[in-house]
Amino acid sequence: MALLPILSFPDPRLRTIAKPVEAVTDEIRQLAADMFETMYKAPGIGLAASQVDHHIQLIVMDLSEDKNQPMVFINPKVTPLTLETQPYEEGCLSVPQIYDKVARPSRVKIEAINLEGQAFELEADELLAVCIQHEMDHLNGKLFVDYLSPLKRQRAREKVEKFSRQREKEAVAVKR
Ligand code: K1U
Ligand code: ZN
Repeated sequence: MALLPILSFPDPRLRTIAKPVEAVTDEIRQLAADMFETMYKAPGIGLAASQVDHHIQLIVMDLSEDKNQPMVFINPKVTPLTLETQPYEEGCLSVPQIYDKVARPSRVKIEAINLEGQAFELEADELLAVCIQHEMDHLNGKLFVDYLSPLKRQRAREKVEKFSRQREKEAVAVKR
């Protein structure tokens, strides 16, 4: 297993549109395992392959407190089941330290493939609905800060750039 570097806003690679996975191979299973390790360490509750610079339609997620309910979505399709939207305070591992409310449809249908290559379908609400829509946006090159005002997005960019510079400095200091 391996920890993967997470791309940070405003890295242009985060804007890449992910391609469908053609076959669920051992390479895909290894990438999913590495993504879980990266997500748990961060810590986070979801991670899209786009965030670790792999531009394929693969999402991992675990919403449980004990980190023991891993979910994998390959080639996911998400369809809103209601016009009603619900605001939720979102965070993003690619936009560290920024949290803000985004309104999204409160119930969705998810169709996807699992790591055994089998198709499955489920209906989601609450945090699962929020998180899958957030991760789908990553696969489509969109970030939650895109829903915010230009001023908030600019402030977020400055804060993330400052945080990334600080993290870089600390990494150099540790290497010495
Ligand atoms: O996609 C990502 O960057 C992961 C993101 C998922 C997400 C969280 C909240 C709303 C929508 C999508 C995160 O995991 S941010 C970190 C986070 O929410 C969290 C971290 C530790 C414990 C509990 C939550
Ligand atoms: Zn995110």
